Amino acid sequence: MQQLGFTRSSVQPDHALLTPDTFIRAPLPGISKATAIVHTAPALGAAFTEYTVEFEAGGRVGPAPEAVQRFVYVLEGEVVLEAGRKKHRLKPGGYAYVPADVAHSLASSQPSRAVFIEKPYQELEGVEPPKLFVGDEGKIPGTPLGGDEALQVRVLIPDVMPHDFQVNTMTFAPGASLALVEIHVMEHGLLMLQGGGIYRLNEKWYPVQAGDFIYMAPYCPQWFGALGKTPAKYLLYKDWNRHPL
Ligand code: UGY
Ligand code: MN
Repeated sequence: MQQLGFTRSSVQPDHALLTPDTFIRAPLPGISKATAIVHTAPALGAAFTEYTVEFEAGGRVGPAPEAVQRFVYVLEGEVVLEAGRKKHRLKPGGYAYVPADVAHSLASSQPSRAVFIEKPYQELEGVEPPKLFVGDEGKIPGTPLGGDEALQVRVLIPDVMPHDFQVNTMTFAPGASLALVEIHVMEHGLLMLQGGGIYRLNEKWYPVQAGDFIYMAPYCPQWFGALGKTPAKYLLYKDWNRHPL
């Protein structure tokens, strides 16, 4: 049992670890029979939002705010994306990218959970904005990071200039770790999907496990090592492909 008044959650100037025991559920405009846990938002210093939606049977989420693109990754159950006359069924590991200002809805006929990532789209002169697409993480081949077979990256958003953010999954075999303490201008939203390990964030080391969320501000020193007998896997957002000014 959790000790009263204690939590692993920690909110620091350049990072936050948010564990499920501290999650607060709240309604959002355009959401019915569903509730949101907002993991990060501009209120925490992020230039994007990331939240988990918990759908009841018959739950529905309307479009993103104006000029805001959306990425959805299904964790549990089944979510149907409807855009134009097309319907896309997304099961766990299924995901969708919806460009800014595209009319759509996401609905579930059974209890389901999905992560939403939203960011105002940053246009590039002479570059056509991306189109809507769906995918299945289970069908994406892994690429070893820096040649390390024990650390597989799956790229869920094509790495092309029209996209101004990336979402990847990173899967660490037990005992695998990042090869260096990374320090970079990009910020991260990270949801632990499986397993666990130790996350170094700036000068602190945190035990983390599936269900935890981490926000890393630009230049937050970061390193992860997987512990336990099963692989550790996380879903990772980062801003990408745009000039830092
Ligand atoms: O791509 C990344 O920046 C990634 N390697 N960072 C991380 O896992 N914290
Ligand atoms: Mn990083």
